[in-house]
Amino acid sequence: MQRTLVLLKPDAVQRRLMGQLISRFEAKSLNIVAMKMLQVTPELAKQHYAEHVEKPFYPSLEAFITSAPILALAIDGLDVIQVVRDMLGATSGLNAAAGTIRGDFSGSRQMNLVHASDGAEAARRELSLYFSDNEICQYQPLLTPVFHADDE
Ligand code: 3AN
Repeated sequence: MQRTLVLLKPDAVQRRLMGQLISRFEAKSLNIVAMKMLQVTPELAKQHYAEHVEKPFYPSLEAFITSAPILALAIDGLDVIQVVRDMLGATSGLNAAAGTIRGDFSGSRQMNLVHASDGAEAARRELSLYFSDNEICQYQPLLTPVFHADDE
């Protein structure tokens, strides 16, 4: 079982897509274990996008991610890091395959609606930026036996 960080970005909030996007993760049988709506500050943006801070597109990226609230989610599931990345699709909505979130809802590289951690180390780092340990809910998802076998 893995845990990943998902952000529904300002465009998802402004476009009233939060409910539809959360539904996709629930329908996939993943377990949402924390959610928080917040406004990203420039300081948090620089931490989150540390790998992009020096790039020419960073000022525009920071202006976008701080422009309105986001919804941060911690999500558990089998191979959830890769499963969620696949559900999001390619970075640009212009390239993302139909059936993915970006492929179905986004026609932009910047306004691409969602973020998800791209590996185990990124997931650990990013989860700690948005959630403290005591904000992660511990519960037994009752539908697990109908979602996957014990040995998966
Ligand atoms: P992903 O969210 O698919 O992991 P990243 O982390 O490579 O994508 O990029 C984060 C954000 O940075 C993208 N959503 C996009 O807005 C912006 N970005 C990435 N690469 C470029 C680029 N070459 N030009 C402009 N913006 C970019």
